[in-house]
This record gives sequence, structure tokens and C-alpha cells, in this order.
Amino acid sequence: MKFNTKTIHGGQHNIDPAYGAVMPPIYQTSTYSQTSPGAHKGFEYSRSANPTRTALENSLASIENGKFGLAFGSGLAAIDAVLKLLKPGDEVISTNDLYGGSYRLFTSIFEDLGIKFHFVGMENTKAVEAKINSNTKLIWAETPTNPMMNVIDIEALAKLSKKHNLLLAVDNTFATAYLQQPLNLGADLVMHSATKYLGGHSDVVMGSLVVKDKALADKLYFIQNASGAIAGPMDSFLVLRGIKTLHLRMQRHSENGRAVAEYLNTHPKVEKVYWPGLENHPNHAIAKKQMKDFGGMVSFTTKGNNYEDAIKFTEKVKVFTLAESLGGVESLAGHPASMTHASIPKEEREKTGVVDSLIRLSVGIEDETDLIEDLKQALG
Ligand code: P1T
Repeated sequence: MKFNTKTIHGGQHNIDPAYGAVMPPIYQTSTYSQTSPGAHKGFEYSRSANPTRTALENSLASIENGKFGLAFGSGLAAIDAVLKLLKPGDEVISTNDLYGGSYRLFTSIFEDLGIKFHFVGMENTKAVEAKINSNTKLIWAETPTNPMMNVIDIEALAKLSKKHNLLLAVDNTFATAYLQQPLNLGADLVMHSATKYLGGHSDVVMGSLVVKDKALADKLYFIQNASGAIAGPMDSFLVLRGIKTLHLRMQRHSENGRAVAEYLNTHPKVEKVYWPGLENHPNHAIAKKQMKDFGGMVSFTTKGNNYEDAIKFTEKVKVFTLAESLGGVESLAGHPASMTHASIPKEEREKTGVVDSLIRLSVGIEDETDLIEDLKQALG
């Protein structure tokens, strides 16, 4: 099945044996009747499994070309489940530029539980290898990174992780399975904040994991059920519905992303534009190789690196909404240093480029001319 068919039909069979509904019903139930203890129709209690969530989990596995999908109450809950595979003394090598909440989870929760994290610019695979030792268990790669849009060579990392017997997890939130499929490139695990492009309509918070390996899936399912951070049935329905238009939305996000990046790239007040589709992007070659297109996330800085100018811009936009999050149909603007990445110490975030004038745009699927007009007036 091709990707554009998988988004609609992948993993969806015998959806509603009762009435033949085309969409799975929202099974808003916590429990299921049994005719005798243990005699049931495959569902016992909705933390362990729920038919609407199962329908979504099958769809997730299908679009990522994996075998097993798991849906969690948020992206961070999904990451939390992955980290619970580890034991005190284990070490993780993570992207140095990543979502602030992931950084906070790593350094403020799991470091206290005895896990050691190394934050590395993963565009350079040799820098990753230099951090590997006998305690290393996991490589955590976000690509493109949030918010600097660095692109990491997944295939190269997969070779490295296989050589050293490590688990390679890729946070695929910015690209989605439409633009890149980490499991096909050798990763062991794909994670999503499904809150973003998978849901696609800014109306749900959810996370997901997809893997190919049964033993790994069993461990993660055990953690999901034992820790309990599951996605609810209504939210599962919404994300399943969102995925059905993922391919169409990602095409338009990428087209509008290009229009916005190219406009900003020629604007006299703009210092630097970060979008992997621009030929002057330092990782353009690898982005072109591993991604189908370049997506709708665009970051930029203004000349003079002035905090007040950035704040003024965020206050003046009208079609773009100043808000956290990304990946919905509507365009959003954010100021990472004071919003999404405020939990990263200033010296740390500035090392990776998250300076005071940095603006991050989640370019939506509106008409491109309205978006450009809005940027023009806000920068003016
Ligand atoms: O918000 P949540 O669904 O828990 O997902 C966390 C997360 C994980 N990974 C990436 C790459 C993310 O961007 C996020 C969430 N990010 C935002 C809320 C944001 O505005 O960047």
C-alpha cells in the first residue's frame, strides 16, 4: 500500500463489526463485560487496551512502516516510557538542540534517577561516536531539531547504533512519516508528539511510539500499561481522523514553508533563516536525501539580535497566532527563548543558536499571499 492510501486505510480492517461504521466508534468506556473471568472479546480494561486507541495504534504503525504502535497521553509521556527502559548508570546521547520539555524531562527527572545524558550536535556523527562508552544504551535524535532545524543523518546514526548495540530513537514530530520514515533508515523506534502534525488541528495533546521489534514492543507495552499514561478514546479518534489528511496537509505545509523561508531570506531586516529546504542550509544535502520535502517549520533571527524587536514582531502578527505548539492547519509564531525553550538555561540554549531574536514559525495551510503579507507588516 502506498503512503497516501495508508494514511486513510493503514491498519484499519473490520472497523465496526456491529454496524459497518466507516470510522471506528469512540469507545468511551473504561471496562468490558466478561461472560466468565477472562472470557471477553479482547478488551478487559481501557488502560490496557481500548478499541478506538487500538485502531489509531494500528494506523500509526502502518504510516511509519513499523509493526507496533502505542499511543500515550502526550509526547512527553511517550518519551518518558522510552526512558523507563533504562536503569541507573545507563547513559543516553541526545541531540543538543531539542524541544525544551524533552530536555527538562531528561535533566530534571531522569538525571536524578541515575541516568546520564550527553548533549551533542548530531549533524557530526563522529561527535556522537566520541561519547559512546560501555554504559551507553540509547541515542535520542530529534530531526529536524526544534527550533534550529538541524537535520541529522539517520542512516549514519543507525549504522553507529548497530555497531555499538544501542537503541536508536528518532523524534519525528517535525517531519512526520510523510516526509521521512526513520524505521526505513534503520532506527529502532520512532516517537511523535501527535499533538502536532498527526493530529493537525490543534485540538488534542497526544504522543506515540512505533517500533518493528516484538520484544521491544512488549517492553514498551508493559511500561504503557504499568505506568498508565495512555491516550483516551476521544483523542485517539481525533488523531486517527487527522492522519487521514496528513499527506495533503504536509504537501501544503511544505509549499507554504518554502514561500515563507524564501521571503524571509531576502528581507533586509532578517539576519538568518533556518529551513532545511534552502540551499544555504548547512544540512541541505542530507535533508534532500532523507526527506521527501522540507516541511512547514521555519525559524529566523533579526539583525541586531534584539529581544525587543522579536517581542514586537510576535505582538504584531495577525494571521500568525502567537502561541506555543506547532503542526496545526493555522500558522503560529513563537519566541523559543521565552516560551518553548525557556526551561533550557540561557548559556546552554545560546550555544545551539536559541538567541533572544530567534522566532519560530509553524507555517500553516492558509493562502501563502496572506502569510507573506502578514510577515511583511509585522517586520515593518
Ligand atoms: O507537548 P507534547 O505532546 O508532550 O510533546 C512534546 C514534544 C516532543 N518532541 C517535540 C519535537 C516537540 O516539539 C514536543 C512539543 N513541542 C511544543 C509544544 C512546541 O511548541 O515546541
